[in-house]
Amino acid sequence: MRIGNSNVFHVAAILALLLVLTYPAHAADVTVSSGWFRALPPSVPSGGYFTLHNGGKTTAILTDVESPACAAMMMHQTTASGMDHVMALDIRAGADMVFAPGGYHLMCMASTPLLKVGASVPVTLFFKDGHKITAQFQVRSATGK
Ligand SMILES: [Cu+2]
Repeated sequence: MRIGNSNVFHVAAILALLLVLTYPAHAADVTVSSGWFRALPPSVPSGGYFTLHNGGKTTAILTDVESPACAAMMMHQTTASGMDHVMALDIRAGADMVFAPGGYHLMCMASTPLLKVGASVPVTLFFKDGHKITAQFQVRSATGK
């Protein structure tokens, strides 16, 4: 059988497609643990805390967060002068990123009735590469219990 030029190009195109399809997806290697909210009255923003681990080989970029327990949710960083709105957050390959009181946190604006002490609520994290992760967060009282 004779292999013509067009066949060679065909094979090359298929190989290129396979490379694209099997390329490791960044955010697929990111895991969420220890998620919880400090539930406060709906008139006050409630903080959300968790740990992210990037088990992948490339930086994952967290760009958005949402939950049915919050009418609106943002990423914040507590600073000496107050709180900054965080638009995107890099999690380096192999690194942990801890969201904790006094540092990075989720700010749940206008909580819904789902944010009830003792409940567990889903939070979805969106990454720049199009991946998203949904994790369950425990809802604790104002004292963190
Ligand atoms: Cu905040």
